[in-house]
Amino acid sequence: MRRGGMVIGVLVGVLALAAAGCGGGSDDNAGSASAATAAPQTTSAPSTTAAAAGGGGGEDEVQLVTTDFKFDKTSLKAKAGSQVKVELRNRGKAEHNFTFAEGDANQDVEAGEDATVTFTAPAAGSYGFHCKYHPATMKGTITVT
Ligand SMILES: [Cu+2]
Repeated sequence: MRRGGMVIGVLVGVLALAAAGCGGGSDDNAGSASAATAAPQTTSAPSTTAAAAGGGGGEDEVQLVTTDFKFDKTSLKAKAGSQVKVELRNRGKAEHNFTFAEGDANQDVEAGEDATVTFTAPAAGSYGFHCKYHPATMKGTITVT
């Protein structure tokens, strides 16, 4: 009887350790995954997620249309610290992408489809964004003030 109790106790301890290890390591992945799957299209109140994110200077939305092989806008503006939601519309026949390294954004958008990605604008300055598949022709500038 006593032996059985001890074995269970050890097992519980091991499980607790495993769970703690998992939680610590995967924070980054969880963050980007939830950003990528954030509700597309709907403009209905994103209050729950916005509250969780907190801080910052509000949220801006920008629509960015991709064709083969360019963005419809090559200069975007943002306020430092604000949440910027980029609605990608791929009207081309190739898969495109929006990469903004300083904002940790890297979002693919399949041909003919839409995708949404949100990033936090960094400190004031001028930064580049691009499509990682066609960086030579598909690129632009984000001016943060
Ligand atoms: Cu592209």
